[in-house]
Amino acid sequence: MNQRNNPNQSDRRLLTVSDRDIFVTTQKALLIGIVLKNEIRADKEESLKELVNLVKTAGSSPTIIQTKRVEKIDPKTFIGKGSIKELVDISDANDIDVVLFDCELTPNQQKELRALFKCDVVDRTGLILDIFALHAQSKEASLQVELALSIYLKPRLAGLGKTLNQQGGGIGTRGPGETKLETDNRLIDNRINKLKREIKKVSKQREVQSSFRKKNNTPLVSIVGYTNAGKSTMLEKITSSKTYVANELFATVDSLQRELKIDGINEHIILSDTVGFIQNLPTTLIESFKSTLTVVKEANLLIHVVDAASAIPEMHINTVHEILDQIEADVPEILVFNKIDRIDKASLNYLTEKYQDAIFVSSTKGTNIKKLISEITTNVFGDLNEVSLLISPKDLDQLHKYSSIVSVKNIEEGLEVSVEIRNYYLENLLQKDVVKLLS
Ligand SMILES: Nc1nc2c(ncn2[C@@H]2O[C@H](COP(=O)(O)OP(=O)(O)OP(=O)(O)O)[C@@H](O)[C@H]2O)c(=O)[nH]1
Ligand SMILES: [Mg+2]
Repeated sequence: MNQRNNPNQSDRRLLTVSDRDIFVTTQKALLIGIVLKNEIRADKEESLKELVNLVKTAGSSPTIIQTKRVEKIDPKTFIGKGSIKELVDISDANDIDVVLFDCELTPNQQKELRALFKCDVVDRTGLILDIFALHAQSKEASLQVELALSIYLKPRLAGLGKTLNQQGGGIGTRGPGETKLETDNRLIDNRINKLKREIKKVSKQREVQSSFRKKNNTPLVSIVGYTNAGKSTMLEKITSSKTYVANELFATVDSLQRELKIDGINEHIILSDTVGFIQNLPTTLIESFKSTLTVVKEANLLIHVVDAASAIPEMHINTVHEILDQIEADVPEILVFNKIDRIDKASLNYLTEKYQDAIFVSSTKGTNIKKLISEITTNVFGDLNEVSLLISPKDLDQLHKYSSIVSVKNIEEGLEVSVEIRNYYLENLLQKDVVKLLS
């Protein structure tokens, strides 16, 4: 059972990794923010706030928050012995179930820290993987999350074995849905290979859809952006449909597609929602989600949604661009600031001044959504051209579907047709050699 369907989700959650599935009350978490040498404490505040939200989304309660300055990373315990002792005392005194580090720990550091704290120790990567496991709904997303978790857990199993089998195993140790994660080191490689094969099989379906879309010249527009920016809400508003929206990080981990009918144009656009991005998104996740992210790479246009009310929109924009680079998505984008109902005039002026080509909308209130749709249409379909084309008589029906035919004349090589046609369709038909440009 997924946590979303659990009626008592406020204070109980299902552990899927222990021998028996059991309900446990919310874990008490100790959060440790890290400020490295050359880093400024204030800059790390946002990262820590994000960690608090991640912990809440994972179903734990951030009981105590501590920030530690780390001058030199200790290879054994990440932070120095003195600080660790202080934190262990805090953990003991407050009956902490899980300690969360806002950084990436090596498998050995995690093992060492688990022994010192005598409870679960999870890093940022483990936490993000855990939320993906909670939210994966489709078969494809579940397989991809399990693959990422298995790759992450493999070198950590030596230090985890016991915890995984204890009743108290939690964040970072559960698989998607009802899945039991493979915890036997000898079997995990087999499982990883099997998962890869299964993902390949499932993604065949996506390839079929994709080739069908291309055959029909249907444009694909993908909505990308930082987690919680309002991507699903925007998709819902643009297409007047229902999707899963929540004030949670990574509410969407599946990619969902909807049709957008445009007035005055015969054909529709496919709009695709995607998984949200975050700072330091684990590379195993990006790797594992490659097939889901093909909707981003194959898109004709990206709608890059930014939360206008965020304290650090620039960082969010940069993070999204970095991840797009990482997956080698080279697609034009429209920058869209969402949630403008949540900011004051001065902040809106600042953003409009700084991002002059962006569109400013409120998906919940519907402000400027029409403008956004018209911008998408112009960007995708381009201008209306009046051109003269050469075409074989058998393809006339196809041309008719994508243009308004003004006149047809028989000539030696075939038909000479004058049409009014959008750039997008003209380019597609030229590329497929269905038509030749005469003038
Ligand atoms: N005030 C306000 N809230 C919004 C707006 N758009 C979305 N939200 C809220 O922001 C939260 C996140 O919205 P989602 O649509 O789930 O965001 P998302 O980008 O799909 O998030 P993930 O799938 O988790 O990456 C929800 O609580 C929405 O109701 C808006 O224009 N104004
Ligand atoms: Mg979403």
